[in-house]
Amino acid sequence: HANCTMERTFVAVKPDGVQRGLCGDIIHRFEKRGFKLVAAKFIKASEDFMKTHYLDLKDMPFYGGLCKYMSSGPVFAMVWEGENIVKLGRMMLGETNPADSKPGSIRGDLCINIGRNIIHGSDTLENAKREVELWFKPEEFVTYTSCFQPFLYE
Ligand code: DAT
Ligand code: MG
Repeated sequence: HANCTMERTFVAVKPDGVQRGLCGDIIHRFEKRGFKLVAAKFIKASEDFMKTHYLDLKDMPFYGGLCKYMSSGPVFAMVWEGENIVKLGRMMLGETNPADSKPGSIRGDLCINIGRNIIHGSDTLENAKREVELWFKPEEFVTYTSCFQPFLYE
């Protein structure tokens, strides 16, 4: 099938999500939706690395604390692939503030506070490309055929 809207997005379970044992739940949601995992690693990022990741937010008052927190413990970093996944992934996450996130979304189901919102997901196709390239080297991607593909896409 010619799928011109096939996209990749960067998703990471943050240190709070890892500590709370929520990696499995989060991975399960993306799997069940039908998305395809194409890269993953469990790592503790440095504060400088997180400052680069969140460079867009450098003028925000919470930038320093956010980067410190994100480098305080391991994160589970992933690249997921699927049709329209950047938009759909953000909908699965919920709003940035868990208090505004609907039940059924990851943040709406699993967390309470904006500074401990357990998961990151790229917000635009452009940022997805930048984040995927920042976190993963080309050789870290696994090429394989998902047996679900013909049943997920027309
Ligand atoms: P998102 O993670 O939904 O893309 P963002 O990119 O605007 O949100 O901000 C990155 C993270 O920074 C967010 O997940 C949690 C934290 N954050 C955002 N706004 C905040 C605020 N007002 N106070 C504290 N932390 C905040
Ligand atoms: Mg963001």
